[in-house]
Amino acid sequence: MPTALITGITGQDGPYLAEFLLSKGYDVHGVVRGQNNPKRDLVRELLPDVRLHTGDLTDMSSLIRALRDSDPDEVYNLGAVSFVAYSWENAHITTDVTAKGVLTMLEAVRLHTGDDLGHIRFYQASSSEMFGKVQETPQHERTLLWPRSPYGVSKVFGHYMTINYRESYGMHASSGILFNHESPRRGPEFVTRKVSRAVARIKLGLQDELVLGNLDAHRDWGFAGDYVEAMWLMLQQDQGDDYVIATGETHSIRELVDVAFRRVGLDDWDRFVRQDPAFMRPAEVDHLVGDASKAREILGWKPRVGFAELVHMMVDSDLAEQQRLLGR
Ligand code: NAP
Ligand code: F7E
Repeated sequence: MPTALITGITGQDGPYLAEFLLSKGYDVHGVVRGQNNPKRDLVRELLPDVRLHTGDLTDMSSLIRALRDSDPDEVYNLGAVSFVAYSWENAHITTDVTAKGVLTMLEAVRLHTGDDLGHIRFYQASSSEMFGKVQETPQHERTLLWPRSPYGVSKVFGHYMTINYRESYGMHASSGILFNHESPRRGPEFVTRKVSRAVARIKLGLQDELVLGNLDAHRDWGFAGDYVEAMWLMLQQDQGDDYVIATGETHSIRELVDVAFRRVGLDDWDRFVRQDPAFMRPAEVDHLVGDASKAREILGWKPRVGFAELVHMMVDSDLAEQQRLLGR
């Protein structure tokens, strides 16, 4: 039975990846940080078969202990400070975790495996935010990186460090350049979930308005459940490599809002939506759309869930959750 260790097990992607790996017969381990992390119990409840280890990406000895206690064949480094807007407010913490944390994890793997570095396959969660002020469209693996936030800059560091460990030590290390992927498990601070949750609450009369920032930015949004399969496929190849994972379609925030409100029959949604400069970013990433042809050709990966289906799934899930909270 292969063994996998996942950092970021308490986030959106971690549980989807864990469920996917469990379904493939893996022994799955996860790293949880903090002395009293409330998400530890949520993960225990959702994924009783996953073994949890205490660890933090800023604390190498905790990572070495997690590696020693799990002895994995595959390491998925999903842990990060991942909210772009927050990364300007806490640029140092973002850098410590999202940038230096990758180096700490790579180095922990190297120390753990010693001369047998090929023993562990490593996945790094890189991001389309690395393309930032895009230099070509669509973006692919060789597109020049131009990050626009402390988060984006940190991901560029992790991306190149992963490549460097592959080239310096022959490590089986892959960097997945994933475009935005969403789900009902998405954190409520991200725009898709903020919208789906607000639409459900407005429909039920629990909220009057939805306050947003830039409605004109475009994103290539896919479903997180589809994207974790691509992570696994990367580690099943003979060599580590870098892959863009995306749908190839792009939509504005305005279109997202439109599809979400229409799902609950509120077609005249203008009256509920207000823009506030507080949600504008110091530097915006205006237009992302990915070219995932390399992943399609080499990994045989393609997305299954389309944009409207994804938005409907999230709105339906939030409606059900809000109704449950209301006791209906
Ligand atoms: P997420 O929901 O924000 O989850 C982030 C995870 O990182 C959480 O489990 C969090 O733990 C953990 N973490 C934060 N600080 C840590 C630290 N110091 N040590 C160890 N773990 C720490 O992110 P996601 O959406 O699942 O994304 C997974 C990864 O893919 C992230 O690296 C993200 O940057 C990257 N990515 C995401 C997308 C996307 O669209 N979702 C696209 C491209 C790349 P707590 O729960 O304790 O905070
Ligand atoms: O913003 C605009 C905002 O925060 C998307 C992370 O997973 O994907 C995610 O980063 C867009 C931006 O995601 C609001 O200005 C407008 O243009 O949902 P988001 P993100 O910044 O694209 C990448 C690939 C990652 O790697 C990251 O970890 O929506 N927007 N109004 C808003 N965004 C938010 N959050 N809130 C608003 O009110």
